[in-house]
Amino acid sequence: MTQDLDSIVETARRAFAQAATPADLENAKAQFTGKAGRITELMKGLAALPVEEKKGRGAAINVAKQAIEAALAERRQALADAELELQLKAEALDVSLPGRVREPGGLHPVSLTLERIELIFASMGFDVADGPEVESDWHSFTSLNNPPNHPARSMQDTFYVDINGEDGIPYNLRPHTSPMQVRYAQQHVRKYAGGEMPEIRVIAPGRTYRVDSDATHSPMFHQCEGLWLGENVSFKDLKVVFTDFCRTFFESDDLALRFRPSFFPFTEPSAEIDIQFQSGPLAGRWLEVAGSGQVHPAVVRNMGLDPEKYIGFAFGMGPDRLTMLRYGVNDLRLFFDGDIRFLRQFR
Ligand code: 2U9
Repeated sequence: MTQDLDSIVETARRAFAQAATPADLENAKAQFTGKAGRITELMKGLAALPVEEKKGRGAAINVAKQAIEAALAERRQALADAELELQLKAEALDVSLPGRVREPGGLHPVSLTLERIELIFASMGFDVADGPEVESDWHSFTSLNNPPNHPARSMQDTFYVDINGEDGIPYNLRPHTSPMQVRYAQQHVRKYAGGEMPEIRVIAPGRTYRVDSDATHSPMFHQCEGLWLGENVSFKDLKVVFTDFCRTFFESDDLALRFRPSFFPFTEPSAEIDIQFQSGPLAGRWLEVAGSGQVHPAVVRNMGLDPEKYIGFAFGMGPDRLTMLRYGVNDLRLFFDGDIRFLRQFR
């Protein structure tokens, strides 16, 4: 190519290299191969040349045109690649992220306590009873020696359910798990009627309901009651069994217990049970953990047994409270918030 054509091709290459967008590139292209472009002008100029120069000049202009078009195509590709690169970066999905690990699950702390209580009493030969949470007034109160107008029945004590049974007795959410023990005992008596009845040795864990709500009371909470009835089950047996249970549950052989005289309509004599740790943050303090006593004769009779023949003890404790003591939790409501940050500590 001649000097002028080389310079045009070089100018075109620089102009294309400076074009930052496809539109700029098209404008630059127009200056060379467009209708009014430099190359187009030269082509038009061919007509004025003498015949013997036309061929050579035309071929040289064509070479220059092809070089410009090659440079144009290269720059178009470069801009397209750059555009694709930008798009790929913007839409990049980092599939190399680690997968979302499903955290291992675990039991609720109160469930752990209920399981522990059941295991310990099962090791002492106690059966585990279950029963309805919506209970008749008879099972919740009357059978347990609560006189008809006893304050324990008052509305603020539990929730009442508007399904008056066919017997016209009101129903409620059980305020304690005693009804399960009454049902268990009635079934046991029926099962062995006329024959030699084995002792009744049962615990009744489960949900109970009270109209209370603060840092140590929740409308739904847990209780576990126990009952050992036979022909000669004494208060001594209660002390041995409950002491053994507490020392095993809290894994402390020197845990002290004391039985403080009290009153419940369904037991006589009755006693509150306190425990005392000899070491740790609660050392030296007496902590109430349960109520207990010898089952009242009227209740023995309501279960279908002769109180002259059958005697034994009963107790009632709060698994929520035992859980708070065992794990150092100071607000009962934490058990019912469902906050995984709290619950995952017990996995
Ligand atoms: C039958 C006969 C007697 C169960 C008992 C208690 C004492 C008691 C509560 C204290 C607060 C449980 O921890 S708590 O929520 N219970 O004090 N309960 S004797 O007596 C019965 C139960 C069933 C047939």
